[in-house]
Amino acid sequence: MKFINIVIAISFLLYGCNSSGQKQIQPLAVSEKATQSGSVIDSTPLERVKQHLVAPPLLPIHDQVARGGSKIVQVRLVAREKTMDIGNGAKIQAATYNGSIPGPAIVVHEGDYVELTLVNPPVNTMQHNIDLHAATGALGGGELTKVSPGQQMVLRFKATKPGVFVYHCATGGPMIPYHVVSGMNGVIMVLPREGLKDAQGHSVHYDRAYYIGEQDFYVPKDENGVYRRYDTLPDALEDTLQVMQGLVPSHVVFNGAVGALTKANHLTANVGETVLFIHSQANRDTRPHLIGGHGDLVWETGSFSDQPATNLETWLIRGGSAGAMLYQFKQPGTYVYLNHNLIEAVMLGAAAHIKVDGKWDNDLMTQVVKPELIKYD
Ligand SMILES: [Cu+2]
Repeated sequence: MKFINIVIAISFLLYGCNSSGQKQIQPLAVSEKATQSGSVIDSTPLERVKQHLVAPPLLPIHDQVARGGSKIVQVRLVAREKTMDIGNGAKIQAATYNGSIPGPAIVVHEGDYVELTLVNPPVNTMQHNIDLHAATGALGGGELTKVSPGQQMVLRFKATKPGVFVYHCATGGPMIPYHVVSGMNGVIMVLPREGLKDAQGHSVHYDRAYYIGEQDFYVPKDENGVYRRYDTLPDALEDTLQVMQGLVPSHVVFNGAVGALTKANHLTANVGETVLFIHSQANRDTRPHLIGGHGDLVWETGSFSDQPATNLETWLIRGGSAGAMLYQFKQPGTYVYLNHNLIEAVMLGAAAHIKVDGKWDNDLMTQVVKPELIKYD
């Protein structure tokens, strides 16, 4: 009898229900046993680790090959509504996760559990949530994560599919695209436990990884062609929805602003290094290209269960997805990584610079004769 009571008590702890009957806490693959003496033994608890999220283009510190068994990876995302300068004379009322566009990359391994705390501070004006394309059920978590200003919640989901996946806000109706094109999207990378593999199935290791989040903005203009400014996210809603319906973005940028990753803000690498580029676009198709290099290995659809394509010139990231590309730099110099819709890259902002140090290889490229006057015979 005593044993049954303990089982009921444990069940309540594991499956506590909220008012709608939705299970708040899911059972984990941990062994929690009631003994005849009445004590509860947690014999094989999953290790809990806190992941310190960082602003893109950087990724959090992570292992490429998983160490040990599945873990519970705890992350914290805070919805931040803030004014952001997105370049070309426009300042918007952005909606963000943790204050950056895109939101931070989360990195776990297949079989890990992500335990995500979503916070909506009281200073905010709108409800927010998160739909994680890596998660299974309840609209990717969107149904369970709606938080009004002043609230927070915790969602736990199992990362069952290896790959790179978009996450984004999706509270309902026009708020879904509005929050996404106001900046509320990011990426999660679910690595295979044994790490990445090339097309032949050999393990590959990257020396650096960068996260590039491509973002389309739809900023209204006044009658003089000057970008309008608004005090709050709700203030900008009506005018912005009108521009959005035209499907012509005012900005297409990498990492939140024109020039966020160019010139002094360039990325870096060295000759011989292998670099992983994660590229997400939550709303719109894009076609990344590395000028002067190639996509050695490209997981175009983002799935690490599929063999990577090799030696691509340009690849497609479908709107609402993320992809990954791995390249070993072979020459020094400045590379341009861009959306090869060159109008969007050059005129709207979708470009990044990578400054690569090292020794030039004349065999790969040589300027045989410098520009000079034409010689006529
Ligand atoms: Cu939102």
